[in-house]
Amino acid sequence: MRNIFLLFFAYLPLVMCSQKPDNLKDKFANYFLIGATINQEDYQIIDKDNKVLKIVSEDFNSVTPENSMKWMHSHPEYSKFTFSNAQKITDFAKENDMFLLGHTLVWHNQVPEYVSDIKDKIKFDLHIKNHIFQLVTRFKGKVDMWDVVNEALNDDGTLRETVFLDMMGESYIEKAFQYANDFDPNVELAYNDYNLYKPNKRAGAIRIINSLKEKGIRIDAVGIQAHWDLHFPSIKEIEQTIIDLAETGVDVMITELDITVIPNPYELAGIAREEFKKFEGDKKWDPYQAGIPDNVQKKLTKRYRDIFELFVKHHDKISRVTFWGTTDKYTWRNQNPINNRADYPLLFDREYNKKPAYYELLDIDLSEKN
Ligand code: 9MR
Repeated sequence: MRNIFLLFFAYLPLVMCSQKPDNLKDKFANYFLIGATINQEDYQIIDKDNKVLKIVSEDFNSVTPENSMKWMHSHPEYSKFTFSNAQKITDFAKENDMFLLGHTLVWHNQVPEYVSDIKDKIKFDLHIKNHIFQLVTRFKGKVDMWDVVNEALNDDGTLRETVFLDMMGESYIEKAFQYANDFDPNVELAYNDYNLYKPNKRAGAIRIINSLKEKGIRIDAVGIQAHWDLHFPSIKEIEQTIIDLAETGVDVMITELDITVIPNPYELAGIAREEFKKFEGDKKWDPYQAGIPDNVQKKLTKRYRDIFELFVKHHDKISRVTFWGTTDKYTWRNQNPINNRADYPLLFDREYNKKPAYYELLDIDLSEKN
């Protein structure tokens, strides 16, 4: 009897090793970090929605505050900083031993009005420096990587007209990276953008990375946002994007992955964003209020498999894959660009259940890819 007992324990590690991982972070542990966001706008912070936090801690080993560290939330007035929500997410990340991404230091969106009212160029530069100083030092040793500059490019690869470009010229990008490095030489520094599958925009990102490197300014990683749909970009385009960006020598990350399944009103060329409001409640633009049809669910599941098979193929270049959310209940897609739609871009449904796409990812065969 005793021998049987001993045998059982001797083989236990083997039995355990051959068990299939039942969560995303273990599944891809040898490949890349797997991340999700926590979104203060939907109150998914500590003590507000524990179901989301449970998902994040069970399945993910990296977390991004979806809004809490952005300028309007962290620095709402000229001399006022508010860090309580960002701090809660930081504590949660540390308690769960997760990689924490600071999102984001310099972005034209979600910047309070007062920033555009600073008309003196020297004062403006000092204000940006102080903003970066406050955030970077406040979260020193806790944030593992900062998205230093977010979405600086137009789709044609030129620099986007922003208050930062206007007041500081093109060097605002270098300055932001330099300030972040000066205030925390140990935190990783990233540039993050969307539509990098478009060759001109990608060339713009590569230009930014190379120019920082040539000037001796540290940049460690580039983020491909990945707000994609069921068909675009193609796997080939995504692959080329990963390969081209990796050639610069920095880590490539997939930072904001979600796959929309509902029609995209941008197809209505020439119609201004503000006018999308008139499409609210229009079934043409919001076809799945009653639920996602089976055939669409199948397409989403396959799309996620195809994308992850590609990520696994290029895992030597990819350090992290982060989903922009956890459950379909809270995705920004439901409100953007038309309010109150029902989209299904993530791996957990509105009742917090794992979707077929989730199980499909667990099912990917990694045996030959190790
Ligand atoms: O998901 C975020 C949403 O809750 C905010 O209302 C929105 C404000 O612009 O920002 C969303 O996150 C964006 C991210 O910070 C940068 N890339 C695009 C994301 C989706 O818009």
